[in-house]
Amino acid sequence: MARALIIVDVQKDFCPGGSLATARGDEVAGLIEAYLLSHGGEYDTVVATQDWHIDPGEHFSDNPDYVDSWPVHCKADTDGAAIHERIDLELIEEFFRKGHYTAAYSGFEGTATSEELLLAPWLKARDITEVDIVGIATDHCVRATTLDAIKEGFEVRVLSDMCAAVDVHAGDRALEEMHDAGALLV
Ligand code: VGL
Repeated sequence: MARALIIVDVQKDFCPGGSLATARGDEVAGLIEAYLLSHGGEYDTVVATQDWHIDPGEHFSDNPDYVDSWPVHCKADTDGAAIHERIDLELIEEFFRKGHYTAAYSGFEGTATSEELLLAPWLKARDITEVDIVGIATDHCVRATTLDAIKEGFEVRVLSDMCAAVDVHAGDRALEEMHDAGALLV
């Protein structure tokens, strides 16, 4: 039995000052860094996902509806796509990037940066059976990543204080949905 921590999309564009900021983005980045320093050693691996858009079609809009279309964010190789500076990249074993040419809310659509492997087979190759999930945004990518993790057969815990929502009410509803799907909310 082995456990992974999955840090979802804690990228500058999703934090205050970014193009699609969540109110608690900076706070969550700080909480995650503190957690990595105090508890990171308890995980068999720590991975991070990144929204990494090149040309994601209608996912970007000048007139976004904030449901299916969004302001330009996390363009590949831009500062906005970088992981928040509070988080020490040395503490993360692998990065999984997603959404090059489409919308991709789930971290399980992400491919490792150092080999052509999706997140689920990468974790399973390391005998990971349990995953803890933190990150941004509770109502979008954390939700989709959590639901996929359950479908992939992992035991899933969501560390909800270390998650930031675009919309607080939608975030609360998403947490309920994740719980109903089988995630343990911690
Ligand atoms: C996200 C909205 C649009 C997220 C990504 O990371 O939760 N939200 N693209």
